[in-house]
Amino acid sequence: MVVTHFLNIFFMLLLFRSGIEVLSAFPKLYWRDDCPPGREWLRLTKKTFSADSRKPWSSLEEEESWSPVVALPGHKNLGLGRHWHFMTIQFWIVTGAVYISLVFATGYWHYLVPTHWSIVPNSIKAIGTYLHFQIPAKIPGQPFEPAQKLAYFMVIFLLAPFQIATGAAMSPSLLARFPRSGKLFGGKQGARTLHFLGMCAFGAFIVVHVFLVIVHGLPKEFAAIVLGNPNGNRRLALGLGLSGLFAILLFHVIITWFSLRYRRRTQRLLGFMVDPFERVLSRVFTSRQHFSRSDISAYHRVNGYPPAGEEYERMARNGFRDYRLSVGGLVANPMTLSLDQLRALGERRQITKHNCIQGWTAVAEWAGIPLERLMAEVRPARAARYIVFYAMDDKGLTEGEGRYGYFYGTIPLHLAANPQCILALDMNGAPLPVEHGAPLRLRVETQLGFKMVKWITGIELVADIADIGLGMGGWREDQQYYANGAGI
Ligand SMILES: Nc1nc2c(c(=O)[nH]1)N[C@H]1C(S)=C(S)[C@@H](COP(=O)(O)O)O[C@H]1N2
Ligand SMILES: [Mo]
Repeated sequence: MVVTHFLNIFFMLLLFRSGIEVLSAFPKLYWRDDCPPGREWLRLTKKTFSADSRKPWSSLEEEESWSPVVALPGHKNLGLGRHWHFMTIQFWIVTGAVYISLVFATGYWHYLVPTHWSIVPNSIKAIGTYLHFQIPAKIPGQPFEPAQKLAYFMVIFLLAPFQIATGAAMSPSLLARFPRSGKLFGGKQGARTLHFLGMCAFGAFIVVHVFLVIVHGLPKEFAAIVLGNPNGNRRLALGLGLSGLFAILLFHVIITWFSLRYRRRTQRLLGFMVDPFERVLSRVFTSRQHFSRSDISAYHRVNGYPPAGEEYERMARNGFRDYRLSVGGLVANPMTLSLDQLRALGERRQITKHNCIQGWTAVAEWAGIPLERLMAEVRPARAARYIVFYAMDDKGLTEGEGRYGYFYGTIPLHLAANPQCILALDMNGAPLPVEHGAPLRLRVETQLGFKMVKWITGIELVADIADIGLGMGGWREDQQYYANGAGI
């Protein structure tokens, strides 16, 4: 239990810092999933944007660069922050499971799990005693006083599972598969808000906990914490304890530096732990979203500026009459299709919720061709494993920040069979507006928004993603170190 307590400090600090990094990508909290700009209940940024801002903006501009002192790794590295968060959560849950098994196997649970309601009034009395600057008496025969026992119980058996549940309730794959249960915490934004408040509760607990350990008498408590024995050698305990804390601090400094200095390597290394987990989610769950018209968001954020350049503008002015989609690569029947030919392939309509990796959501109605239908026309070869979608926006021209190249994205071929995987031509009953991807964009409803390439110009079937772009599976994966699997 001494070891699990130490590991818990170690992992919790990783979760806090990486969680703060994730928050910095969209430092606003909402209760409702339409999250209109300006209607957040908490805003941790000075920048304001509104639905009727005169200058068009893209949600990436809502990102904040927070210091590596609080965020892991800091400086607008959402992709890597998520990698750290999702890697750590797996170890944290295992540590928690080991701890709880030990607690029950050793009978220690008697000290942690209240068995009588009298714990509540007794805890209130104990808190009153603290407020009189005195230390309340322990429960007879037990190591803790009542308020302490109740607090530990709530943190271990209520707050920790609550954080896991609200965390899971933000996964687009889970939300797409179980849209109804997704409402349990008030949708994605409710879960995001509650997850944040849970973090604050953890933070408050830790502050009070550490303070009281000091008040109770540091050397004795240190012996109990480090050696598992309040009467153990105090010097040894203090030495070991402080070196442990120092080791944690040092580790954080090193990984923060490493993550900022070697971003690609961090993405790959942590990817070993995180990618399989994300891929399984995407494989197992199919989208079953059927929202109603009244759920459609009045304002749908935009991420990514439309293609800059005369060619695109000319096509748009023409109502995309000259647009052609080419589909090729590892297929038996390569094709070039006009919009009319595309429309003739059939239509599917769906009202679904968009989940941007940054954290915002919006509901819209999308209509277009089932991707499955197009695949049936071109007939992928046996060797084909991924579908690549090439876009018309050159990000070097529109976004800057040192990033460059045309946007593109890939999905594993099996996702095309997903019933709500479509090439959308219409949004909310009208042809796609320019900012949302005219004339053609992808919708894969179990995935995060960055997978849904807008302004598609070509589709290619390939055996491997390693030779496309910088090889990480998409423009945002290449340039922003996002994970290629996008189920969480
Ligand atoms: N071509 C292209 N497609 C793109 C992007 C982009 O920048 N360029 N951004 C992606 C991201 S991160 C998101 S969240 C969605 C946003 O879709 P929307 O602008 O229609 O809301 O588009 C995705 N598709
Ligand atoms: Mo996004």
